[in-house]
Amino acid sequence: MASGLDNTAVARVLGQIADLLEIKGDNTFKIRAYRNAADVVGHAAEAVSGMDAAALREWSGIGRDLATRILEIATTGNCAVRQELLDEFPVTLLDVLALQGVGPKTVARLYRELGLASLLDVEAAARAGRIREMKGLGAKKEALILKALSERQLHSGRHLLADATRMVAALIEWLEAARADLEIEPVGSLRRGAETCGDIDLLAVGSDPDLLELFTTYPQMERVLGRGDTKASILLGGGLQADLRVVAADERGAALQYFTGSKAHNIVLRDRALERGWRLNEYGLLRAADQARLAGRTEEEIYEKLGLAWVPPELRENRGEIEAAIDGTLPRLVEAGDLRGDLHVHTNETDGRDTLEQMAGAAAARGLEYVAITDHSRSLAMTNGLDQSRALAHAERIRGLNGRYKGLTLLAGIECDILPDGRMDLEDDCLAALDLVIGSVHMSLAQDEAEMTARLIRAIEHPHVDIIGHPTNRLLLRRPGSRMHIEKVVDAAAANGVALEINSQADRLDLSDSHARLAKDRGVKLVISSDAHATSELDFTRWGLLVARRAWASKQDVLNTLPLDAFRRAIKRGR
Ligand code: DGT
Ligand code: CA
Ligand code: CA
Ligand code: ZN
Repeated sequence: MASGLDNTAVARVLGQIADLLEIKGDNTFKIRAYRNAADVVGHAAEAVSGMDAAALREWSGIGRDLATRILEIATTGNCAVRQELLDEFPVTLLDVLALQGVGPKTVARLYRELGLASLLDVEAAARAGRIREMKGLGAKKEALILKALSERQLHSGRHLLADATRMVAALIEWLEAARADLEIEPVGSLRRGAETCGDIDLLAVGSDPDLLELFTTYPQMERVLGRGDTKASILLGGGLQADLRVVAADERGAALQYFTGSKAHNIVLRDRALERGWRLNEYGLLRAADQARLAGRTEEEIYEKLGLAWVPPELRENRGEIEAAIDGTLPRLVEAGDLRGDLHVHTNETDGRDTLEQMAGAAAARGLEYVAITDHSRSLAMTNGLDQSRALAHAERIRGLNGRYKGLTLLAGIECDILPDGRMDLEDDCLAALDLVIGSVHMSLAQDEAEMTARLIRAIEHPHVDIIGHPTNRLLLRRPGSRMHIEKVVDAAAANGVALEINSQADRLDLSDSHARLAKDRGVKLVISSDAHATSELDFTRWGLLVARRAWASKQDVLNTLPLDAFRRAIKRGR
C-alpha cells in the first residue's frame, strides 16, 4: 500500500499552516480556509492520500488550490506554502503557540516586539517581568504564561496513546511494505495500553542487519538518534522517539516480556526468578548455576515456569496482578467484541459534525445493536445546546428512525449539563421522557473539592440521571481533573445505581484506569462510550476499552456489553 500521510497528520500540517499564517497576520479568509480544511480532513472517513484533487474538491470549503496543497502534504509531508512560512519564522514559535492559553496574536507580538522565538526565550522574559510591561498583556497574562510553562514541564515528552498508536501503525505499515515476512510488534507502554507514552518501543524477530538500516530511512521521521547492531532509534514527528530492537527467534518471548514492562512488574518477576536460583532478563530465563536456558521462546513459557498464569499486558503494573496470576484469579477482561452499544454520541443538532442519519448509519455499519444519541443541553450555548422543546423534538426524530437501520436500535438520550449547584440543566419531565440521560459537568470546573463533590452527588441522586459522563473532566497532558472526593462520588453512584462513564476521547480517558478500578471494586457499573462527534469517532471506543481492561474490568462490569433489553433493565430508569 502507498504510505501517504494519514488524515490526522495531514490535518496537523494544515493547522500548522493556519497558525503560521495567523502569526504572520495574513488574510483572515485564508487562515479560516486552512482551519476548515484541517477540520474537514481530520474528520473525514476516507484517507486523503488515496484520493485525487477532483474528489477532494467535493468536500465543503476545499477549492482547487487547497486540494493541490492537501495532496502535496499527503504525499510529501510538506508543501511549498508551509516551507515558505517556516523559512520566514523559526519553527520553535509553534512550541510557544502550543502553550495553553497562548494564541497566535500573542505569539506574533512576543516575537515581533520582544524577539521571543522559543519557549526558553519566553520563559526568561516572563521571569524577568518583561511580558507584563507589554500593552494589552499585563501581569495576568504573564502569570498565565508561566503557569502554562510549568504544566508543560510536567508533561513534556509524553504523548497520547492514540497519537503514538497512529504513528507506529504508519511506521509498521511502511516497514512491512518493504519486508513481506517481517515479524514486528509494539512493546513498552504502548502494548500495555497506557494512557500516554514516553516513547515507542518496537520488537522485531530476526537477524536481518538491513532492517535497522531500513528503519533509519523512514521518510516520515525527523532524524536518526542512533544505530547499533541490535537497536536503532529515530525521532518521529512531534518529538516522539521510536526504538527498534531486533532479537533472535528463541529469545523473542523473553524480549517481549522484558520490553513490555512495566518496570515495576518486571522487578517482581525477576525477584521471583532469583528466589528459585534463576535469572530473568531480556534474553531468557536462565539457571544461575550453569546458565542453562529454562525458557525464552514465548512469554507464556516464562510465566508458566515462574508458576504464574500469563498476564495480559494491560495488567502489568504491579497492582496485584502477580498475586492473582499465582492464585489463578486473574479476571477475564472485557474485549472489543463484547461491546454491543455506544451510549454517548453527538450529531450536528448540537456540536457534532455529522447528521443523525449519518451517525446512525455508521453505527449500524459497525454492527452496533444500539446507540444512544446524546446531544448537549441548553446551557452549553456554544454547542447550540438543546432546550426542552428541541430536546423532545430531537428525541422524536431519533425514535422515528428506528426500523430503518438493520439490527440497530436508536435510543433518544441527552448529555445534560450538571449546573454549578448540581441541578440539571433541563426539567425533570423532559429528562423522564427520554431513554437515557448522561449528566456531565462542562463549566465551573475550578470549584473546590467540597462543592464539586456535592455537585456530582446531587446529580447522581437525581431520579432521571443514568450515567455520569467524563466524571473528572481531566484533559490528558493539558489539565488535571477537577478536585473532588472521588470515593464519595463512587459510593454515591453505587448507592443510586448510576453508571460511570469511561469516555473514550483520546485526550479524556475519563474515568482513568485507577478510578475505573476503584468504581468497579465498589460495585459501580461502567460504560465505555465514544463521545463521537463524527462518524469516524465511533471507533474511539478502542481507547476506552483499554482503560476498562487496565481497570481489571470484565464483561459483566460494563453495561454496554448487555443485549438491549437487559441494558434497558440495568440502567437506573429501567429498575
Ligand atoms: P514510557 O516509555 O515511559 O511510556 O514507558 P515504558 O514502560 O515503555 O518504558 P521504557 O520505554 O523506558 O522501557 C520499556 C520497557 O523496558 C519497560 O516497560 C520495562 C523495560 N525496562 C526498561 N528499563 C528497565 C529496567 O531498568 N529494569 C527492568 N526490569 N525493566 C526495564
Ligand atoms: Ca516506551
Ligand atoms: Ca524506550
Ligand atoms: Zn461532554
